Amino acid sequence: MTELTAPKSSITSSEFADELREQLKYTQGVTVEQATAADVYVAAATAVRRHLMDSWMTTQQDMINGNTKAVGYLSAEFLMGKQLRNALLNAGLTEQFDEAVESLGFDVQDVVDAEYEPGLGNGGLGRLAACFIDSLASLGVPAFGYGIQYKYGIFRQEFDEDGKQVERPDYWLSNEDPWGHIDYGRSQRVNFGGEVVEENGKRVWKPAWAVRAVPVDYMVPGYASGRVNTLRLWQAKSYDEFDLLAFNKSEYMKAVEPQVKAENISKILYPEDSTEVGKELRLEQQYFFTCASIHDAIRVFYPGQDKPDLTTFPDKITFQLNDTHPVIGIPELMRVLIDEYGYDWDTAWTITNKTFNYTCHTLLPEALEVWSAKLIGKLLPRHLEIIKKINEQFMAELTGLTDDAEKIERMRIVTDGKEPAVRMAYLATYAGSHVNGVAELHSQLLKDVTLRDFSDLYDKKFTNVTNGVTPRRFIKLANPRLSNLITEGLGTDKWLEDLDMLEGLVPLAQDDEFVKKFAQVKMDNKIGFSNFAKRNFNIDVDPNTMYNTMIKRLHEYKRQSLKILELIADYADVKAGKLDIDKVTPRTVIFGAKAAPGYYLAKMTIQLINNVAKVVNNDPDIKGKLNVVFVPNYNIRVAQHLIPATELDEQISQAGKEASGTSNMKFALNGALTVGTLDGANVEIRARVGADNFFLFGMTVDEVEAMYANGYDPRKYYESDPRLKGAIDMVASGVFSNGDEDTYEPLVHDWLNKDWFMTLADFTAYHDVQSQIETLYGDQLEWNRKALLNVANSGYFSSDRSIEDYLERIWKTGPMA
Ligand code: T68
Repeated sequence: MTELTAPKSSITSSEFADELREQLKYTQGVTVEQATAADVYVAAATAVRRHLMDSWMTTQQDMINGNTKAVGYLSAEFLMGKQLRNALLNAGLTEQFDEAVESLGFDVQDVVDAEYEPGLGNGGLGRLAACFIDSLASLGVPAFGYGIQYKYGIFRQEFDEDGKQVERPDYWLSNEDPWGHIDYGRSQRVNFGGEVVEENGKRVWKPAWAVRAVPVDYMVPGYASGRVNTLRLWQAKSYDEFDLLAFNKSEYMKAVEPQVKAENISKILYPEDSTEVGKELRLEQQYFFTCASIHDAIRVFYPGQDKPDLTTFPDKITFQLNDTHPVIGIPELMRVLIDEYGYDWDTAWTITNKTFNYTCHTLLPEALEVWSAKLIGKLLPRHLEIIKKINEQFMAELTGLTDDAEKIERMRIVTDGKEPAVRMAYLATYAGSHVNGVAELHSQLLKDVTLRDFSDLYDKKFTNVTNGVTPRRFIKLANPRLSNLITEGLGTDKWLEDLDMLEGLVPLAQDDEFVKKFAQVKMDNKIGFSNFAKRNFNIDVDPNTMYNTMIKRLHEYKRQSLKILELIADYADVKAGKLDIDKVTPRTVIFGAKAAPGYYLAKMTIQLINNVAKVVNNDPDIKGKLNVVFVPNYNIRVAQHLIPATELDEQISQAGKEASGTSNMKFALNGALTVGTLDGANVEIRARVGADNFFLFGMTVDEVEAMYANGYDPRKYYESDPRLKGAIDMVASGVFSNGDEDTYEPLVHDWLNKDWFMTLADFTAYHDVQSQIETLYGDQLEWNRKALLNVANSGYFSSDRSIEDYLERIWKTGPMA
C-alpha cells in the first residue's frame, strides 16, 4: 500500500498564484484582468481539486484493494455548505490561497462569497450526513456518501411586506459547480413499473420504464489524514429512447413525456421536515438513489466480475440507512441477489441482514414513513412481492418468539385491511442488523415507546450513537478567533483531530486573564456578525446587546412560539408600566428558520415574529433594549457566522420530541450558554458541561406524558399566568397586525384550545429561568467563565467520536491500513 502523508502542501503562495492564472486561462479562458471574483473562485476550486487528486485516487485504490470494510452512507440529504474553505483547509492551502488571491488583485472575501451554497437538505438530518462523511475521511475510514444531486435544493426564503414567508426556487445548478465531476461512463439503469411474470418457475420483473442514474462525484477530503473519500450524488437522465409509435403519429410532446418524467426524479428536494409526505415522486427518488448505489457498490468492489461471490458483500461494505428514506434498498438488495445473481432466498436474506443498519431520527409518529402497498406495487411490483415475503417470514418468526397475538399483529411490516401499507421503519428494524437513535434519551424512548415491541423481542439490535458535529467546519472555519485562543491555551492545534483535548481548557476557566481573552473573542465575533448582517441583509444588530439565538426548522414541537410569547410578555409589561425598561438587559433575539411550504401554523409563526420585530424594534418606549431579528434564508453560511457570535442559545423543544439537536452542540463548542429543556442531546450536554453551566427549565418527558394522560387544558395556564394572558391577548387584539384581530386567529385558537406541544404549560418556568439568565449576564466574568467551561467540556460532541461509536458498535470496521 502507498505511503500516505497528511496533505500539508509545500507549495508557495506565488506558485499557487501561477496555478490560478493557469486555470483562469485554460479552464475559464480569461486573463487575470478580465477575470471576475467568480472566475477566481472557479479557478481556485479547480486548483484545489487538482491538489487533492492523488490522495483521492490512492484512497480509492486502497479501498478496493485493501481488506478494510467500507461504509456506504445512504442519505436522501447531504447539506454540505460551501466547499472552498473546507477543501483549502484539508489540502493545507489556506494561506497560499489568501496570499495568491490578493497578489492577483482580488478581495479574498469576494472570491469566497462567489461560491453558491448548495441546499441539498432540510436541516439536521442532512447536515449530520455532511459532518459524518467529513469525519469518516478524517479518520481514514473508506466510505462513500450516496445520495441525490437535486437540481433545486431547499427553497430560498424571502419575506414579503406583511412578514410572510415566500418560497423561491433555489436553482443552484444554474451556477458553475466546479466540485462535482459527472461520470457518464459509470451510470446505472434504474427500472420502474410494469409487472412480474412467471418464467421457468421464476418470478421475472418486466419493467415499463427506466431512468439513467448518472453519478456526480464530489471529493470529501479528510483533515490531516491524507485521505479523500467520495460523495456520489446521482442525477436522473432519460435514456434516449423515443416512443417511436407516438413519434410517428407526430405526437411529439407525448413521445418525450417519459424523458421529462425521468429527469423529474432528481429535480427537487422535498422541503418537508418531520412531516409525512405521501408523494409518488418521493418514492421514485428513494428507489432511484438506493438502487443506483447498490449496483455501484457491486461494480466498485467486484470490478469486471460477471459472477461475483456476493456472499462476501457484507465484508466489503456496510450500508447505513439515514432514516427510512433509503429503506427501499432492503428489498432491492434482496431482488438483486435473487433475480440478478441467482442466490436462494435464505442466502440473500443473510447477506441483506448483515449489510444494512438503520438510524432513526425522530420520535414523531407522523414522521415515520408508511407507503401504500398499492403505490409500491405500481412502481416496484417485484419489490412489493419481496416485502410481502419478508413480512410472512417475520410473522412466522414472531410466532416462535411470543404467544402475544396482538403484539404480532401490531408489528406487521405490511398492514392488513382494505388498504395495506408498508411501514418502512419496521422493515428496516427487522431486516437490518442494528437500529440506533441519535441521543441517549432518544434511543431510550425508541426502545420504550416508538419501537417497543421490537426492542422487547430483539433487544440486541438496539443501540445509541449520540450525534456529533465536525470541529473543522464549526470551530476552525466558523470561529478562527476562538480556534487561535484554544490553540494558545492548549499549546497545540492537535485538538482539531482529538476534540477531547478541549478538556485541557478547564483549568483556564479559573484564570481571569484567559477568560477575558475569551470574552474579547466573543465580542469580536459579535461585531463580525453585526457587519455580516448589515452587509448581506441590511439588518442592524447592536453588538452591545446580548445575542440570543434560536435557529432550527420552524416546527410546533421546537416551540419558537414559546420564545416569541416570552418576548411579547416583556414588551406588554413595559407598555403597561409593570417593567422598567431601564432595568432590562439589552438583548437581540435572533431567529433563523424555514417552514415547510404547506405548514400553515409554522408559516403564521414566522409572520408573527416578523411583525413583532417591526413593532418592538421601532417603539421608542423600548429604547433599543429589546430587539428581534429574523435572518432570512437561514443556511450553513448564516450558521457559521451566527453561532460563534451567540451568547445564549435556545433549545426549548417539548421534552421527548427533539431526537437530538445538533446546533446545541455547535453552540456549546463555540461558547454559548444554553437555555433548554431535558430533551434530545441537551441532556448529555448538560451532564457534561455541568448543571451550573446550563439553564434548565420545563417539564420532563414523564411529566409531559402524565399531562397528556390526564388531559391537557392550555386555557388553565392562560388564565393563571397574567403575563402569558397579556401576551396572547396582545397578539389577538391586533397589536402585531395593524389592529386586525383576525390575522393570527388560527394561531391564538390553537394556543388556547389545543397547544399539542404544551407551550403554555412551560411558559411560567421559562420566564423564571430568564430571570436567572439576566442576573448572570450582569456578571460578565462569571458568564464567560461558564461559557468557556461549555467549550472545554463539549469535546465529546465531535462527529469524530460519533463515527468511532458507529465503527465499534455497528459497522465493525475502521481506518484503512
Ligand atoms: C433531525 N431530523 C432531528 N429530519 O429532528 C434532530 N427530512 O433532532 C436531529 O438532531 C437530526 O435529525 C440529526 O439526527 C431531521 O432533520 C429531516 O430533515 C427530514 C425529515 C423527513 C424528511 C426529510
